[in-house]
Amino acid sequence: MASHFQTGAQTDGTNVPTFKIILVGDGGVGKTTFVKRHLSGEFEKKYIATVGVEVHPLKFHTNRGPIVFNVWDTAGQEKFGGLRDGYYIQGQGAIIMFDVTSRITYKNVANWHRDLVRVCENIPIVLVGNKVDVKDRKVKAKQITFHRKKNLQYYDISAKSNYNFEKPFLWLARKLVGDPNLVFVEAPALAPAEVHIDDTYKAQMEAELQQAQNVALPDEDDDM
Ligand SMILES: Nc1nc2c(ncn2[C@@H]2O[C@H](COP(=O)(O)OP(=O)(O)O)[C@@H](O)[C@H]2O)c(=O)[nH]1
Ligand SMILES: [Mg+2]
Repeated sequence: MASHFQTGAQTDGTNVPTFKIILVGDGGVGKTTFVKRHLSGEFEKKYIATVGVEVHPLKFHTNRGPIVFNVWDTAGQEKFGGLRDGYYIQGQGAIIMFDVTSRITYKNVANWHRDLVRVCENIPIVLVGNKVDVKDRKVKAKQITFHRKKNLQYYDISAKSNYNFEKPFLWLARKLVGDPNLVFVEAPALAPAEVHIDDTYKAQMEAELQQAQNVALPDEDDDM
């Protein structure tokens, strides 16, 4: 995929590999909250009025140098149905988000995925379940199977606590650069956590997720 690099001119004259990342999911799942956690991206965001999109340039430092993800976030149009093709066109990676406290948002993941792959046929996609800080979780680890059927990566996240903020980006960086051993060498500056998840609860969630991956998938798609 390295030949598909777009590069952004930097003030020091060098070029940094830059990728368009599409962020989708139902209204209210936490997309805007998530993308705003990255402070320099929030500071440098640009609004594209023609498509009604805010583009956040999220910079990460890897062992192969810096990388920028231009993350596209809607201005709320998803609440009124699907998004225009212009939102998806030339997307190089994607994050599909649902809210673990709302079953309908997980059910709709299939629709977001369908709309996305209709335009972007073969791009790396991460599925994230947000708001895992909420203890009364409605979509449990073992119910999250969509990613296994479609070969996506899945992470539990909590935008408000910064839990796993970097995970989707690290996975996308490895896919887009084509280096499974790529690592981030420096943590990006994030907005301070608004909620805290205790370590015991984190360990419990991680164990449940691990366990769920080992369960055989049902033949029927009736869980979607
Ligand atoms: N508990 C909790 N609430 C969240 C989290 N992320 C977002 N929210 C809340 O969910 C609501 C919708 O968030 P927003 O970012 O506007 O969602 P969007 O419509 O997908 O952009 C807001 O009230 C947020 O404060 C999270 O990680 N945990
Ligand atoms: Mg939003």
